[in-house]
Amino acid sequence: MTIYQSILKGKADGLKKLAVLIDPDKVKLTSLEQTIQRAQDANVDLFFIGGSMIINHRLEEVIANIKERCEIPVMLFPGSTFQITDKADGLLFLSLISGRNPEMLIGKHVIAAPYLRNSSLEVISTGYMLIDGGKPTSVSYISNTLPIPSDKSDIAVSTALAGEMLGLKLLYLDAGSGASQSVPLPMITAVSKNTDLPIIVGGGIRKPAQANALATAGADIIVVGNAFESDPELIIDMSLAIHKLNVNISTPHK
Ligand code: 1GP
Repeated sequence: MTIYQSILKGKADGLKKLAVLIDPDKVKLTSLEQTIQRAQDANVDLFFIGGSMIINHRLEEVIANIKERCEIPVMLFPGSTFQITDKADGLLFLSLISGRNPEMLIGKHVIAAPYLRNSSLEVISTGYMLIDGGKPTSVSYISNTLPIPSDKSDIAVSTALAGEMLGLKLLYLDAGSGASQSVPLPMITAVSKNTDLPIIVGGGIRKPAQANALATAGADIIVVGNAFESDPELIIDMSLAIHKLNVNISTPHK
């Protein structure tokens, strides 16, 4: 089964997933080992690897570390075309559909497409929507785009619909790394009621109860980065809070 097929199956079965985001630029190798161990213990569903900056060139080293230690699929979540390697299993081919920067909508994709076609990566086209999380974020600054205002669920729904009609396969609603507020629950509910695509939600998620509420509102995959960088042990409680939503469903959560 491909990664996308397992995401679609998860959505069809009502199973919620947790993705651990690792920024290869920020992570320390000692805490990476602990993070991988906890992710395994907690039955984490996916690793996302990426970030806005490339100061250290450690992408492949981080992926090799994960691959040596576990079988959790590794998806690239690239901040730029420099963050592509076929050492990962797949790639979120992100089009920044909340913005109006043509480079982020299609330009970078044209540069990357021939490489991706010849790589072993599973490429999943993803409508990436930046949502105002209460403070300026690296993504907004680097991409030179404005986020969707957090109280404008109608704009989020219309953007998601357009992405779906254009044939994108996933939606990623992101309040941005370290956001003060995560994506609002009413916005997630509105988007999930109006589209059939699996929905990834991330940005500013620090508490297990918050992750549980976001998944209950309609998020299919919850992404957490910063909170695990400072406390890898939190992976256990975060995973429980999300996966406990799957216990009344007959299929096991993976
Ligand atoms: C950012 O959605 C991710 O793109 C994760 O954000 O680091 O705030 O968890 P955090």
